[in-house]
Amino acid sequence: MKNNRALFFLVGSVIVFSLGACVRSVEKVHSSELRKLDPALQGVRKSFSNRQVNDVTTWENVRRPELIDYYENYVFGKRPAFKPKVAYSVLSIDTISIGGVRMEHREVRADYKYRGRKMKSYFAQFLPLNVKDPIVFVGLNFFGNGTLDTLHSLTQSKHYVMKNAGVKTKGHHVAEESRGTKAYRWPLDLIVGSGCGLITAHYADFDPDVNNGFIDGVHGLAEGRVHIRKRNEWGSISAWAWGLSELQAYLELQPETKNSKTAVIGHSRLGKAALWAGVLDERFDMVVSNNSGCAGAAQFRTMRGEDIEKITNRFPYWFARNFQSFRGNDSLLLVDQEMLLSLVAPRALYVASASKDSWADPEGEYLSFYKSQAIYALYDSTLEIPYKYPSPNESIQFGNMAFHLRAGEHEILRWDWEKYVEYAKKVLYSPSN
Ligand code: GTR
Repeated sequence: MKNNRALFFLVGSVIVFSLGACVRSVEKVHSSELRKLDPALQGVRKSFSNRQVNDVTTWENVRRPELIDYYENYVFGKRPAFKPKVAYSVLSIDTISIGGVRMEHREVRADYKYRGRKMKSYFAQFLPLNVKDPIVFVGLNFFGNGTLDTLHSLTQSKHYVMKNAGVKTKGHHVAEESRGTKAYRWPLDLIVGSGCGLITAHYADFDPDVNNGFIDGVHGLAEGRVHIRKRNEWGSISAWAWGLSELQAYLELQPETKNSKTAVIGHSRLGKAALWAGVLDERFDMVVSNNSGCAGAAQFRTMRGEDIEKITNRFPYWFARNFQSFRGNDSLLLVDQEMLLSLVAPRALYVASASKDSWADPEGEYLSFYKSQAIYALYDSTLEIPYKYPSPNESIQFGNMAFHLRAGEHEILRWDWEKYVEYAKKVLYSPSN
């Protein structure tokens, strides 16, 4: 019996793997209607059926839904409609002090159940004291909550992480010495000291960042271990975006934050996830992309830095299988990333690049930002962003759109957070705050 089961899993895995490996040629990947379109002639203000988008109604009823559908089918993949049961347990709740700033810190375990399968995630939340409905930043972290601070109430992740000397990882896991090593990415004294809150979880709780056939994380929860993947089904970015919405859902259940405005934020691959979460989930009032690069804020068509071939060579599982058909043919996609950014409109959008981050193509990120004003302008006729690529350390703000170019490398630093917090308070602040 045991042997039969093993054989069944082996044969099943081979079939699933083989089906997963085949990639449809780029000529055939689009649906028959889309195949007739010339990719070079697409623009955010023209629908696939050649309708001009000159007003909010056409944008919201025609173009926006078809673009989301396109990104689901050809880029990030479609999520199944599933609703797991979730139970929250507060593991600790304390008043703590970080960098001289007192704050409420709690850790919560979310236990998910679906069709007999289980998954859990640890949420770390930091809120200012005596601030009504604080603005809350919602973001995933790369190395587990234990790396945000040396506090022992922060649970260390047991999941796979990238090897990283700075984090003092032991192989692919964090160790006791890893505690607090990523604190510089999460300046809690600044965030909470400015009257804002933060909720975060380890991204691997929702999907470990390994190419292991979608058996774990939220894919495993929703679909089980044996699932034949269609070409347009969800990859890891979509799973992480799902996790971001789960953090938002938790905020809505607490009296302290149920009326809070929220800003979804992410760096690099998690910046791609933050953008996709912000597009799908309109409960996020602001979306922050920090150095999100290829398949995030950067243009595909500039052909600088990372491209579809490079990203899918290393990370095919981040995307829908259909996306691999565009390897070496980035300009045959019917979208470019000003369209992804436009899908956030009219909510606040903050795109941040770093001057030496050539892999993420900062100029391509600015170009997407600049071009997405075509949709923001439908909501705000005064908007007029000039095409002037900012100088290092310059930040620009126009209505609900902001951009900065930090001088330096691919990172998220206190300097970036200073700008995010200041801008969030400017655009999301309401009399009830
Ligand atoms: C790189 C990847 C980028 C970016 C980055 C990161 O290796 O090529 O797309 O996501 O990782 O997440 O740090």
